[in-house]
Amino acid sequence: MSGTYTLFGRKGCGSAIVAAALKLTRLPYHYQEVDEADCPERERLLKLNPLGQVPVLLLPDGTVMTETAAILVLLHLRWPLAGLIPSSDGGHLPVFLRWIMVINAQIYPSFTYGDQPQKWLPGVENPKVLTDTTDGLRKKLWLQIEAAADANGPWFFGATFCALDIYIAVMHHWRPGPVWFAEYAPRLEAIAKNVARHPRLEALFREQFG
Ligand SMILES: N[C@@H](CCC(=O)N[C@@H](CS)C(=O)NCC(=O)O)C(=O)O
Repeated sequence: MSGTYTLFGRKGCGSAIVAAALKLTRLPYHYQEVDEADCPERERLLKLNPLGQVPVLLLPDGTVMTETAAILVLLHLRWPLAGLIPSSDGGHLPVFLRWIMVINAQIYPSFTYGDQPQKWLPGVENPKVLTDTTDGLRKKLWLQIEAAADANGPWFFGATFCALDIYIAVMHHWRPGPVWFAEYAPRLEAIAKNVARHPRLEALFREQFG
């Protein structure tokens, strides 16, 4: 499908995952940075996604997409050569589907609730307990993903690159952060470094996390 995509995002956020995926495809896109503070871009974002979350991808035909994993599936279907999702021929696909869902359904929401605990526990004396418990859950999940990753790299599936590597590279910058990953999840830390050195992604990662 021809036409330009518009990605609404915020520096260092999950929009970097979609931006990386777009860079690996040949799909043309325009990036719109959206501040958390009130501004015309935020007004526009809220019209597209009332939750105010990024990423939002506006397709050339005007369709609005939210949900990082759903966006990646679409990009894969439109540009399979980028290899975002493993082929169904080998054994990687079921493993990919499992961990991508764990990241989206368990790890990503742990930030939604843990980042702004007072929003979800109004009137509670110590809402930060929600941050602590969700941070704990997230570490447990990353350790499972670490154990499932190929021990020799360079990617989660050894020689085969896929979108899981992009998720790991972006999210390892988030709590518990790179120092924790280096100590407790060295395979994931190595994947993150390799993605950030990828010739097509290097500039993006420098701009987002440098
Ligand atoms: N389920 C969404 C989660 C998106 C999300 O939580 N994005 C964060 C930035 S990385 C955000 O916009 N948070 C602000 C909020 O939740 O109010 C997805 O998979 O894309």
